[in-house]
Amino acid sequence: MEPYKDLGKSYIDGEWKEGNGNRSFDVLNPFTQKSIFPFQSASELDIDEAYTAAEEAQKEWAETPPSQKRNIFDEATRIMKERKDEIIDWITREMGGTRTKAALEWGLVLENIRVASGYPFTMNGEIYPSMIPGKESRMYREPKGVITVITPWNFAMTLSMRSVAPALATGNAVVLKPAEDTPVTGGTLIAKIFEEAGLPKGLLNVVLGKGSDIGNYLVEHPVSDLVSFTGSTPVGKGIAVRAGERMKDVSLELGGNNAFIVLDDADVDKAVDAAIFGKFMHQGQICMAINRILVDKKLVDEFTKKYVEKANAINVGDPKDPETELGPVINRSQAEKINSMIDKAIEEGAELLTERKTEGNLIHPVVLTNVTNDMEIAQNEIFGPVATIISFDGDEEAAALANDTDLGLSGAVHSGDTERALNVANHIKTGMIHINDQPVNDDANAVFGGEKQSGVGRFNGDFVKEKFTTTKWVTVQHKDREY
Ligand code: TXE
Repeated sequence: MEPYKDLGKSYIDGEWKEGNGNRSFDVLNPFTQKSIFPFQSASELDIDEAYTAAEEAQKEWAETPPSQKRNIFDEATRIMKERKDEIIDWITREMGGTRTKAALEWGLVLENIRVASGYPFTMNGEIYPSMIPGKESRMYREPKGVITVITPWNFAMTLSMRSVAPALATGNAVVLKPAEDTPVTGGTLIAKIFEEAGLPKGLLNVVLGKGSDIGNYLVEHPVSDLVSFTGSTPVGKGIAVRAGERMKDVSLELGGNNAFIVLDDADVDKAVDAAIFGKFMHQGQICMAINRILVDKKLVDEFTKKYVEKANAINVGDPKDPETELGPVINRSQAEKINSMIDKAIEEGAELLTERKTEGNLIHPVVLTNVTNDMEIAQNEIFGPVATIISFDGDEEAAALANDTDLGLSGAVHSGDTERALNVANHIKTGMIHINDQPVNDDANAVFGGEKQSGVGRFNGDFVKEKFTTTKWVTVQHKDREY
């Protein structure tokens, strides 16, 4: 089995082509900061070609029997397994993910394909009882048509696949633009897998380029009726406005400011372990990662001491090394942004409990205490390996602090009493929350998405099927009607 080639090209109408745009980019390995390959951005004409191909291919695809669609998904899962090592290598090389993260991501991608493979069989319509005698009243469920998918660099392959697989499975065609940092894992690797699995040409197109160059053109393109976006809140808001002006539907999964709450009856050791994973997994670059650790004042000293010990023991280094637990952040500008957030927090009165060390894009684990919820670091998504500990007094204050943010994506509550934890969880406005676990959870079968400025719409399970399809009410008047 040959490793895939041409991964730095756009994939349009079943052809691998160098983009015709006038900008080129270097994809850098986040750890070595060396170029993996350069790529040329797609031009507006390339993008038009992708949408035309998608529109054309979708017509036949919508008529393709479910089992034929299913066969392609089954083949894609087989290829995912066969190429597991190659995929894991790419996740490490391009995203700086540790081997653990890469294996986790591979598993999530596989589940996305498996769950979506069932959708073709459940594109059911309905028949309604009619108020008018002699009328048959039906509801057809139909694909949306062509779906535009724009994705970020952090869990690039999962976040692309969780839109691409259900979009195709529900009879749509796709134009996908991965993040410029991760064109392979977020885009061309997925196209290669589906190409090898026998997906007809034109159904999945990947256009490479920078969001600020070609993003508006994609979002405004008249062929597509839905933009499925995962990324930052400011970009998501801009997409919502542009789409709204054109009456396009959107699915937006944006930033999080997730609280990890430890109530005074929690098992501290278990909470510490969960908070280490939920904060430092993939260097904290996960929308669901812990942004604030809220600990009841009765436990805060014990929790902090144990947490700092564990944070200091994290193995930092080359993500290729299987022993590494924390690798580099994605690029230099993210490293600078994270470091300036730490500086500002210290300036505002936070206390640094770990040694501060940055080597290239490797930021060693940082734990800050004496953080208050009004500090910049508590109000913004950190997206880096920086834990902030805030203490509270009682369950009511915990929920109030958790809610004191514009975002509402995920969260977690630890307590020895499940009902008590549920009561706190029920007072928090968030799309997802987990009891006695940490906030980083994804399940292709469960509902995923955020409240407040964390997004619009839901991913996964039946929810994505609903979002990626539309309905048509069709009636047949069998008997003459009296008007
Ligand atoms: O995201 P962007 P960035 C947060 C996180 C991070 C910050 C910046 O806090 O530090 O965002 O990351 C494309 N029209 N999250 O700058 O810019 C872009 O090319 C259309 C949280 O990388 O939102 C990429 O494909 N598309 C988040 C995608 O949008 C545009 C994950 C995301 O990039 C565009 C990532 C435009 N005008 C970052 N501008 C999460 N919740 O998981 C950019 N893009």
